[in-house]
This record gives sequence, C-alpha cells and structure tokens, in this order.
Amino acid sequence: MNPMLNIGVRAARAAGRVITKHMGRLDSLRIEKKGHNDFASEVDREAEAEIVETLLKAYPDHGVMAEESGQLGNADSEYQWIVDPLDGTMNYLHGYPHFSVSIALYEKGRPYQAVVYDPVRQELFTGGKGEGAYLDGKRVRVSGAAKLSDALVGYTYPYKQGDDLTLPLATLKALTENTSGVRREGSAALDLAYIAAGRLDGAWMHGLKQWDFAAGALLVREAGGLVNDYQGGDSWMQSGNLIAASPKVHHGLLQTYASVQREHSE
Ligand code: 2AM
Ligand code: CA
Repeated sequence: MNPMLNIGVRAARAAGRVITKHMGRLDSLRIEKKGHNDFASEVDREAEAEIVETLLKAYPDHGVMAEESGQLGNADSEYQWIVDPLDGTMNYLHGYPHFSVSIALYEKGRPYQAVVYDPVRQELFTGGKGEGAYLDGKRVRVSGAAKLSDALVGYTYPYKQGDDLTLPLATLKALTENTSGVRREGSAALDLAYIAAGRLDGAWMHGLKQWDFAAGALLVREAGGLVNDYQGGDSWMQSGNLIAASPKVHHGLLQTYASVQREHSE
C-alpha cells in the first residue's frame, strides 16, 4: 500500500475508535448547531483531532483541510489532506448506524489517495490514483447495471431553511419513476464508496462540501465509474453538485436530470 495511504488508513481507524467509543452515550454528548440541520458534536471534534495528529505527526510539512477546523499545517504544500471526521453526523446523533470517516489526499491539487471507513461494519474502502479501488484489500468495480430502470441510486440533498425545493423534489420524483429504487442514507462519502463497490449503481448529489466527496469521488473513478456535474462537466469540484455512477447508469442519470431541468425552465 502507498505509505501515505497507509497513514490515512491509520488515521481513519483511530477516528473510528473515537466514534464507536461514544456510541453508548449519545444522550450526553455536547452538540453544537452550525446551522439549520447542521450539527457537530464533541465526537466530530475529537475524531478530527485524532486524524490531524496522526497525519501531521507522519507528515509535518503537509497541509490538512478539515471540516471542523479548516486549514491546518502547511497550506502551501503540494500535499493536502481533505478530512471529514464523521460523515453522517445526523445519523450518528440519532444512533442510526450509518456514517463514515472520509480522508482524501490531494497531490498538486488533484485527488491522489482516498480512504472511506465505516466504523460500524468495520469496512475499509481505499483507492489510489491509477491503482484501483479496494474494499478490505480486495479490488472492487462499479456495477455492471445496463439500464437506469434496473439501478439502485442514492440521493443526497442537505436541506437548508429557505431552500427552493422545486427542482430537488422534481428530481426525486423522476428518479423514483425511472429507477429500481432511491436511497437517502445520509452519508455522501459512504454512498460514493458503495457505488465504487457496486452496491449502489449511482447517485445524484447536491450542495456537498469538498470533504464530503473528495475521497469517495476518487474511489468511484478508480472503480471504473464516472463523476461529473449535471451537464457532464467538471464544475462539481467547486459546486458540490454531482452525478456519480457506473458508466451506463451515469448516462441515464444525466438524461433524467436534463429532462427535469427542461420541464422546469419552460
Ligand atoms: P455531514 O454529516 O458531514 O454533515 C447527508 O445530508 C450528507 O450531506 C452527509 O454527507 C452530510 O455530511 C452532508 N451535509 C450535511 N449538511 C451539509 C451542509 N450544510 N453542507 C454540505 N453537506 C452537508
Ligand atoms: Ca460530511
């Protein structure tokens, strides 16, 4: 394994231990409200501190961009770690056992290594640029689903108060009508890892932050899948609006969203 990825895995497992340790005392956690539907707990912070310490101890000259702390370490380094210590915080705070630790390493601004770790199932998804995607050390590929109508797809829309839901709900309706099933499981990083492993055939995601998708998007691409914005371009890295899927399902998702947009611009 790439030595930097190895450190990323060590950091993710350390964060996973913090997360599971506190699962028995969810009622007494200190919770901070960052915005409507947007929470962080002392667990997010403790897990993040564990990750940052592991990464910067091994690589003191690297930079780290972390959800709760922002930029740490050397912002000018060609190596930047993008960290989400607990993706699916809402699930976690409710005791709904579906969340993950997401750690990506960018080299010169491009995705280079990726880890998504599920501390409940103890499943480790890893990948490296040009090296493929792995689940617990075994190579994985996106699904071979040929048609959108056979696809199981994820849908992520973190609602913020005041949002106009017309287009997101029209999209949910179209996905419900045109696929086998829609899942809204609440951890974007894990959805992407599941696409890489062929458990989901694709996903429509809106308004993500870089730490939500940085690791998962690399996993999807390394597993033979596609990640694009809604027009098939690359603006998703800035906007966080993306479609990720196995190639044939990806095409179907792009067409579906295009028709939703057409209907709503008329
Ligand atoms: P989080 O748990 O780290 O916040 C489901 O809502 C998905 O969207 C999760 O991956 C969640 O990540 C992310 N998410 C939740 N609130 C968000 C926000 N305000 N901006 C961007 N992503 C968010
Ligand atoms: Ca997140």
